[in-house]
Amino acid sequence: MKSLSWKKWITVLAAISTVLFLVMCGGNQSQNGGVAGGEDLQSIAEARGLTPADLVAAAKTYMPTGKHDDYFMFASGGHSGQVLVIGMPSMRLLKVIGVFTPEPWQGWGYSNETREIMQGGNVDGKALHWGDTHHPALSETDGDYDGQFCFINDKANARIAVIDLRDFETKQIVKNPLSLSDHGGSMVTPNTEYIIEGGQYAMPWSGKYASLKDYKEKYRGMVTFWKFDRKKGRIDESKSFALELPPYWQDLADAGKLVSDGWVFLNSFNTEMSTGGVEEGNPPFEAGASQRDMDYLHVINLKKAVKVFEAGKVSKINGFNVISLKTSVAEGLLHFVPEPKSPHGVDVTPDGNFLVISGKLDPHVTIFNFNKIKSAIENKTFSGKDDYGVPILDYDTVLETQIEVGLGPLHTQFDQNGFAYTSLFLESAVARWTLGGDFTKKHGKEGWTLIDKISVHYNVGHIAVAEGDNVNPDGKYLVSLNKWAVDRFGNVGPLLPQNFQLIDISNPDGNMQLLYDMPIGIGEPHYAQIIKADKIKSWEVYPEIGWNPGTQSKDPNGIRPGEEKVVRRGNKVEIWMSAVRSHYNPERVEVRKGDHVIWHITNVERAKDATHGFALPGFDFNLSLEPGETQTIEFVADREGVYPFYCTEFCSALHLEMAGYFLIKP
Ligand code: CUK
Ligand code: CUA
Repeated sequence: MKSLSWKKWITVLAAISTVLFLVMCGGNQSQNGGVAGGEDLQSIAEARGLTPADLVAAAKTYMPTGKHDDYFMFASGGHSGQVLVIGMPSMRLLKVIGVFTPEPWQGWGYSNETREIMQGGNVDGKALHWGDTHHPALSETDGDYDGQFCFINDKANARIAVIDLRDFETKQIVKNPLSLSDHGGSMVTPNTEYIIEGGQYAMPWSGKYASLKDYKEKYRGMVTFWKFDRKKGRIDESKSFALELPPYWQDLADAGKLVSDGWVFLNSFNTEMSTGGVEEGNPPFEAGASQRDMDYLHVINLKKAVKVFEAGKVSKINGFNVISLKTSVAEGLLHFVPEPKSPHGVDVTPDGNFLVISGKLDPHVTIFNFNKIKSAIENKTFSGKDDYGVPILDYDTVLETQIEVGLGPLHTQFDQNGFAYTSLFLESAVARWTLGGDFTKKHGKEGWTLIDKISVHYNVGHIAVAEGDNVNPDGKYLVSLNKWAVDRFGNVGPLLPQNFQLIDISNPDGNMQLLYDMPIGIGEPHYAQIIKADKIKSWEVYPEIGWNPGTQSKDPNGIRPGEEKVVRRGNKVEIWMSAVRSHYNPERVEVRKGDHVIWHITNVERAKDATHGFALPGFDFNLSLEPGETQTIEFVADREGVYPFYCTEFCSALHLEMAGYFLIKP
């Protein structure tokens, strides 16, 4: 665009400003006849140094007040342990959902109900206060996002959380009983029967201490299939099981779809089984785990594994159902495919026919053909076995092709036009290439060819295309989740935000266009999934007064106006309080030092957005009580004094008066 002459530039600008003017006059912002204050677009653009491309980008992303975004992006919040909900294309942050980390605004982790959910993720009884969220997975029906649930893994502690999208709140956290780290999670099978959680750093199989000298014998990898009960909206641990895997470091996973439905694919690295020890003169992990030219793609027959599990061919490890490696081999549940050098992402194409593997130390993506894999398994076309007896399929037999896409390929997404997009970490770019096969042919394209690239800023990890990993991609937009921002934003000190970049991919015959930079100052988000906004049917207020979001049902301690009371039994004081604009009832609560206090608060409002808070100073409590919601806090009144409690949501003109006194007398 820089090469445009001044005259042409003005012509383009004028054209755009005419279009913008017409658009604005058509909307309800046009009472003043378009741009405010008599300024015209051209002079604003000149003053701000905006190019025509900038103006187009602005027009494509600007969301006038009151208008809603077309998509919701669910992004991992990285170290924050939370999930971010972002409107697209405006890239406005709509919500940070409390998941693995307490979140005061939502009262997440302070009430009995929310604490109990968080405690589901305790490790050996120890409560954790953060997580490293990596891969959100939206629930699917027939391989398409259905907008009902979102799952996310905590890589740091091997946990999975379930978020109900009726109220965008976390309902369950499960701790993996076999491992302390996971990475190949969370992904879902096409009807959300199972949530996949693959491990990462191999662990002693006993769950206890084992010397690294005994790594090959005593350390193991795993993949867990959590059974999801959609009606209950919860994982059913008793119907879940895991597969014991060799102590390679399993990486990302993807579920098969359509033709490959019932199969699961899981990458691995460190098939060298390096155990590090740079301090003792050993090669560091980064070298030790990258020696071999090939690692193993794990091909898992999940349908068959479920039958083996249901036939009871499992052992219990830490009380959890596990199919041993021996059984997996004997029953033909697990096969390996050699995959180039330290791969990272494995992504199944929308038609389920191909698996795209990115080798982070190889400039190619490697594409395997699922039907070839299936027949190689049937015909036993093996090239050998690994140390643990797992058959290795012959590489050339199952390979479809390789495409050179650029340096450091990591993750691939798909659109509706038969294109695939691969992030290039080392090159700081996103490559667009055509998928061979029927899916692409249907869209008028042939062959496996690199088409173009767009630079991103910088060091991209995952990318997310709108509905870009389900059977029916939307395309239109791609978000590049960049690890480094370097020079993109104002200086906020040595810790820089990450950078989400919105890219327009809607034109199959033209270039990709960078539209918007969104700084993320909350952690290192890994993956995101993008769903059409109209698929989310969340509640506006809770269905009934006295609703407990933890159980998604009426709470026995929820009250209606007029039912407020304080009851003392011995040294136990129980309070049933209501909250409504702009008072609590009761407003005074007096207890004696040492009393055990159980305090139920119900927001009895039915108006949308009429949320009340409840802050109790000195006792570390804040609640968010959305219309209809009931929450309970419980504590010992261990210090005499006067504690003014108040509402932490500015709910009305008399919000500051929404307060009361909690008195603890000696
Ligand atoms: S990973 Cu982060 S860039 Cu944990 Cu999915 Cu690839
Ligand atoms: Cu209720 Cu402020």
